[in-house]
Amino acid sequence: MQLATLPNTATSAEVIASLEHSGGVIVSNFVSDDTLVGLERDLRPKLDSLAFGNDPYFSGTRTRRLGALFKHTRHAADIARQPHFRAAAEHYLRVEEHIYLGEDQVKTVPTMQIGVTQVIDIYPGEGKQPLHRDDSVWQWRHPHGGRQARVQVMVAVTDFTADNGGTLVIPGSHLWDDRRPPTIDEAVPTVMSAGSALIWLGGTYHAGGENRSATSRTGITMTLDLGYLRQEENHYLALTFDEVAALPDDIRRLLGYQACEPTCGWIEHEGVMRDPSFLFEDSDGTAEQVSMGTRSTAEPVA
Ligand SMILES: O=C(O)CCC(=O)C(=O)O
Ligand SMILES: [Fe+2]
Repeated sequence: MQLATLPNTATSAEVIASLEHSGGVIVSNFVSDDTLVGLERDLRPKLDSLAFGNDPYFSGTRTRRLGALFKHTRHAADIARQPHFRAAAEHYLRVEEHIYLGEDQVKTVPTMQIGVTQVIDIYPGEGKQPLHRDDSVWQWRHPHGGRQARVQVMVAVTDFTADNGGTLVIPGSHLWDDRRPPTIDEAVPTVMSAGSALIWLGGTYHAGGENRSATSRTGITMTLDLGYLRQEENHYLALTFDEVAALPDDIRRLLGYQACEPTCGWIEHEGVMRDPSFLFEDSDGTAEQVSMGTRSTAEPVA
């Protein structure tokens, strides 16, 4: 099985159908040329100032990794807002569940939030990572009722090839249980040009590939995760409060400054458990009270 490549004119339904089938899909021209140039310009100097990692087992010793991308570039928002990524994340994460409050059965729909933001720059001489599922950060089990915890992108800043470390993916592995080990024979490299992106699921086995070429392979990864799980990257500590306050409202919420239904992530204010969005001066002041029973979608199941 190979990964499909869809044009950026594909519908969200086509992207989701590909993810359902293979657990990963490439979208060509995922970001605009302006975004690609802006990302490169804003991130490259900082990235190049970093030392290589020092983790021979997983994150590499010939790889540079830069996080907290919303601190460094406004273009990170273009990735978080990209329509195919958002639609896929909405589909897999914003799944309605029903809970009892006494004898009333109410529905809840979780928010989603940004987990990891990272530039991954794999240099010649780096070996391949072990194949893994990124939802292992939460000990996620499979098939977990078919539920996914994460939808992820890898945006190609340089071209991705079979030789330069283009992300290895095992198509179809999002459907595997936890007893089946991933083997390299089943993995295919992500081949795509700069500006395109791989979208894949938290349950899909993948790995950074070996770089046998003469130049580095630069990718930007970002995840949208279930809003009630702990974020893998700690944005509350990586960005100062003032840096967060300067971001657009939708991005602040995605970075975790928003409660998730039914009651995860509130902050007490004058005796009331509130959604944290009221903390920002430009908020409209209507930050909801967080309650098992009064959230907007927490209504009786018909
Ligand atoms: O760099 C890549 O292509 C994938 C990296 C990855 O999967 C990871 O670090 O978890
Ligand atoms: Fe990974």
